[in-house]
Amino acid sequence: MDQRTYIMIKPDAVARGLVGRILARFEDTGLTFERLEYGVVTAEQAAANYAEHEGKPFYAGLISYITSGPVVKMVLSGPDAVVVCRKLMGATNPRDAAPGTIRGDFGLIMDANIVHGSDSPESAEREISIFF
Ligand code: IDP
Ligand code: MG
Repeated sequence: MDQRTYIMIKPDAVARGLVGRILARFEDTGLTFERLEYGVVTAEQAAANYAEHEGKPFYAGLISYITSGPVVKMVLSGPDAVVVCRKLMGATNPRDAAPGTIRGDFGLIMDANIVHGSDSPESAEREISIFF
């Protein structure tokens, strides 16, 4: 089923110069780039995006990390876009992410996760409205 997903290359990955290689992996899926934008996440956007994690021990660090530097925001669309991108990204903890996935290949620590992707079509629409 055609759907949209919100993807964000996080500050650590931008700072490390990984944008081109990560974008190439999303391009390789064949999904359509509806939006692609470089920018800084505001505190308000960060809080809205991560509302589900408010109160958790890592919440403050997550907010300060995602607002710490420029990110690359995108909207991809196509068949099963959400699950296709989640599989490409790999498990949340890079230690558990399989080789060949973005997190498995480029990530080291969960606190500085290098990419965000919506976890459902409903989350995707909510997140897209926050960032675009
Ligand atoms: P996801 O990014 O795979 O959807 P979520 O559970 O939504 O994973 O968590 C959002 C982000 O919060 C993760 O990408 C990661 O950076 C961070 N995070 C999640 N759980 C932990 C944790 O237990 N310790 C530290 N950071 C965490
Ligand atoms: Mg999530």
